[in-house]
Order: sequence, then C-alpha cells, then structure tokens
Amino acid sequence: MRNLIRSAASLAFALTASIAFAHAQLESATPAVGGAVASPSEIRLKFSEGVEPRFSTISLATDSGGAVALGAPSVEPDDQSVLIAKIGKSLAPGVYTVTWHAVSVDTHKTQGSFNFTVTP
Ligand SMILES: [Cu+2]
Repeated sequence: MRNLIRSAASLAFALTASIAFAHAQLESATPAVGGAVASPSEIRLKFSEGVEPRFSTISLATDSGGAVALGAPSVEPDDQSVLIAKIGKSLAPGVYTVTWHAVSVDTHKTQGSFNFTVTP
C-alpha cells in the first residue's frame, strides 16, 4: 500500500511537471542567445508553442540600460510560435539585452532575457 501511494505521488508529480513544460519556452533566437552579429534588423524568438503577439512583449536595451525602440511584436503568418519585433535603426557596436514576456496560446506567461553583441 505504501508503495502504491508513493507511485501515485510520483505520477502526480510527473503530470504536474509535464504541464509546467507546456508553456512557451524560448527554443532559439535570432540574434542567437549570447551571439555576436552585425546590426540586426529584427529580433526573432522561437518558442516551444504558439504565443499571442498582442499580449507578448520584446524589449531591447543597450549596455547602459537605454531602451532601443522596437516595432510592435507580431508572429510569423504561418508559425505562431515565432515572435518578431523590428528594430527601427541600426545598432551601434556593443552588448544588448533582449527581455521578453510571452503569453502562450494557453494563456500561460513566461519571461526571460539574454544578451547578444553587435560587432563593429
Ligand atoms: Cu502553459
């Protein structure tokens, strides 16, 4: 009986864990996480599931914390898991921080940030 309770508990935990993983996690980005690129024209974030562009945000900041203006986020027409924001100007060389808040199609919220470097 004790074993049965224990396996029921671990099954419940496994189910909870798999539900937790069903949120929009960042799978890849362009510019890449930690990458070094020439001045990019947009930021593309690939998530593990579809996201709602109206409720999701991408922001970009310089090394000194200054905000860089971005266009309103959108998703790829044929792939709702790719969130895109256009960068309105060319970026000076330096380290930039992307901060994102995603609301997935199941309304769950995730967030994160990463750096990339713009090369001269
Ligand atoms: Cu979720």
